[in-house]
Amino acid sequence: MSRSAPTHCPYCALQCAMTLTPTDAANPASPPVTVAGRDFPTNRGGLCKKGWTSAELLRAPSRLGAPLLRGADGALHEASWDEALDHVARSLRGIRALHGADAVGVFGGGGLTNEKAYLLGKFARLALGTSRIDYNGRYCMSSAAAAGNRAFGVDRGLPFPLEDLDGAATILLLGTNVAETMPPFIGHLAGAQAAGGLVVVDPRRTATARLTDEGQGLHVQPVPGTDLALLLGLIHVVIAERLVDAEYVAQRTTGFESLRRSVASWWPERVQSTTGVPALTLRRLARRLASGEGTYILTGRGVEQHVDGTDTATAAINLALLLGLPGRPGSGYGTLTGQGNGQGGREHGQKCDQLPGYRKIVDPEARAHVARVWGVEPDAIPGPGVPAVELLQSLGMPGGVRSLLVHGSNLVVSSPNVAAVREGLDRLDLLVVCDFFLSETAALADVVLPITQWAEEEGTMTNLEGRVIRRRRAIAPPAGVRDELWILAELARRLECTATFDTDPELVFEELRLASEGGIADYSGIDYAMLDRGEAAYWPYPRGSAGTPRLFADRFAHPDGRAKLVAVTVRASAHPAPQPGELTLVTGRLLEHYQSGAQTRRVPELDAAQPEALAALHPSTADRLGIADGDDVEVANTRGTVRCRARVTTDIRPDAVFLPFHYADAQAANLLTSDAVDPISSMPEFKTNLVRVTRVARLTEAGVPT
Ligand SMILES: Nc1nc2c(c(=O)[nH]1)N[C@H]1C(S)=C(S)[C@@H](COP(=O)(O)OP(=O)(O)OC[C@H]3O[C@@H](n4cnc5c(=O)[nH]c(N)nc54)[C@H](O)[C@@H]3O)O[C@H]1N2
Ligand SMILES: Nc1nc2c(c(=O)[nH]1)N[C@H]1C(S)=C(S)[C@@H](COP(=O)(O)OP(=O)(O)OC[C@H]3O[C@@H](n4cnc5c(=O)[nH]c(N)nc54)[C@H](O)[C@@H]3O)O[C@H]1N2
Ligand code: SF4
Ligand SMILES: [Mo]
Repeated sequence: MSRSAPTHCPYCALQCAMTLTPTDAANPASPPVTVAGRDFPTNRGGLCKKGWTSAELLRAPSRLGAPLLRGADGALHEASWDEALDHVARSLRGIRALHGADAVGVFGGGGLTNEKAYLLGKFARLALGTSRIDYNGRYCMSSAAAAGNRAFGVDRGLPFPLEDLDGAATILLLGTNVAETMPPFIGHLAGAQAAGGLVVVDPRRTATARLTDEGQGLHVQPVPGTDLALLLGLIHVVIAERLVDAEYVAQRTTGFESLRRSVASWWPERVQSTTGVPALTLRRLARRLASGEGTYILTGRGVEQHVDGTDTATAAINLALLLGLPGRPGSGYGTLTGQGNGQGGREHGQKCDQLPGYRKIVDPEARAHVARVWGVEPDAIPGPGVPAVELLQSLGMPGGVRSLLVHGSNLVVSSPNVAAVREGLDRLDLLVVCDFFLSETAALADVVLPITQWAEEEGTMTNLEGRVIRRRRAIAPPAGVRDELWILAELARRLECTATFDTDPELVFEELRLASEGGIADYSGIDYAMLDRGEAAYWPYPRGSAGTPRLFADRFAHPDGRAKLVAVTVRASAHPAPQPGELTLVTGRLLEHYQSGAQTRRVPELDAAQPEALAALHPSTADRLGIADGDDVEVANTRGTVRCRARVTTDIRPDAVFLPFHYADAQAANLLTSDAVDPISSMPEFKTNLVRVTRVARLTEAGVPT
């Protein structure tokens, strides 16, 4: 194979288009393909550093080349595929016989192709017979998804193509740092930026917030965790100043009266005392948002990853609906999906309450439809399981999960309260991890199964716009690794499951089309041939239709066609204020690293740029705590302690400290995060946790304090 392959980046949901061209394999140390940006409406040829360097992982020295089995000596040893798969199947059968099918759990990922995610959900329900499947999208999109479903009756991150943003006059970015998390995205902000209408709400002065310096943009820097109050205040002003699009609200929504009553007490001065955002700023912002055509409101993890994340996202939607934005040409509301297939990953059945096509697993009609496609009786499909955090809390507990299969998550770094997760993994009878590297989670496994990487496989992904795109194979995989579809099929066979498990991604997609047909996320009109021709395919795409680039033009997805305004309110207990001596820990991302860092910490250039976690502190806070830039510090609470160096910067509020979550071991931010969850979405509280920061003596190499 020497032809170039048009494909997309292995990392985030922007899924930048790239061309991979195989190089001569003469030098085994150099990447087997070159990467070039490819023109596409989302990235317009641009890539970020992670995309440019992505090929370095294809032949990285630390890549796994054979299955690993934990031996009697406690160490991992190379094994043959038959040995490894036989061992897994035998152990699973034993656990199932002793403890029942729900003692086997599956943890999936939003980076899996649609085909893998679909087959994983089918494998769990039919080959394992378990209800215990959930995935890392629970940590990512669940609050936004719950809010979208509640308000619109459907959850598609962006209900419009990204290019629509180009014509915007005003864009409100709530808790998202796209300049670092999706760099080519900022090209689509240029219009609003030039029109003086870029507004960024973030407790940190991020690279995205700095984009507001040009023109007359606005950076709003609220107390972390107070976005709900801020949004209630904006809604209050919109109603009080008669900025509501009354005709739209009357014709296209329900629930206005109770919403109006619910925000009556959130006058701007009260909101100012809660959020720290001046009442004048709030009024100015409300007027700007209502000033005419071309307004978009977008949310990211900063407002969603909270115990009240669903309500906060709901308030953002309420604001958008009052202004008449969703479905109106040139305006809109959306949330920025995160992982490569964060959108498709939540549509085809790896969520504990779902079947393919975004169907509900408790809905008898949905069960009957999927059972027909799978060739089983509806009763053969287990009921709903439990969401990710609850699943992990049950590891090794009485009545809980005793064996876990992990596909696409480094959960011992990225889950909340990771010390407790690690204890849970230690209690398991069997941990099986499919990965291309010995991630921190894989290193704890009893069996590690090495798999193909993006440039070595075919499939589809669904980007942040709900557009289905093709992942294409540019090179052959190393001899010892296998495709995950093959692994699932081989395990299903060994578990004597009679349902079909195809290993050709196109055949799996053909089955997914049928399974999704008639569902909310209907893919039945999409096929590989049209995607290969470059046709734009946005779901819902029923057979015989032309797909749906823009949702909500005429109706919302609830039976009455209207959107629901849902009154939400602030729970005082959601974000307790820091006590004297405490700071609010804010977590998030750096440009150079992806997620748990399992991949990007292995890319020399990225690692060199950001080799360690740095705790960002405001100069006034650092001064008070006697901490100088570069000092060693401990960031601690009752759950754990992170040890790292301090970075003193005015980019953060004095009441907060920031840590990226890309690092492991003693630098894992999730040692400090709480596994309390949002009651509606089961999203954990990643973004605001209380901590204390102290300077500690640096140890010399001999372990002596300096
Ligand atoms: N470089 C890089 N890019 C990525 C990823 C990555 O790991 N690295 N991951 C991908 C994935 S899966 C995702 S989900 C997306 C996430 O993309 P983003 O949502 O942009 O990422 P975060 O950095 O998690 O959070 C965004 C901002 O929220 C702010 N924030 C924290 N607490 C609050 C709060 O209480 N209120 C408000 N208003 N803001 C707050 C943080 O300061 C941060 O700047 O990025 C995707 N792209
Ligand atoms: N404190 C804090 N914690 C967070 C967040 C935060 O903002 N703050 N953000 C959360 C969010 S939004 C997310 S999305 C999660 C993500 O966190 P994780 O779920 O840990 O995501 P990754 O680090 O991408 O881990 C993916 C793993 O699967 C492997 N992998 C990649 N592709 C495949 C594949 O196709 N198949 C298989 N089997 N393996 C594959 C990679 O090598 C890697 O080891 O972290 C969450 N955790
Ligand atoms: S922005 Fe996302 S999709 Fe684009 S190159 Fe960077 S990581 Fe890849
Ligand atoms: Mo995410």
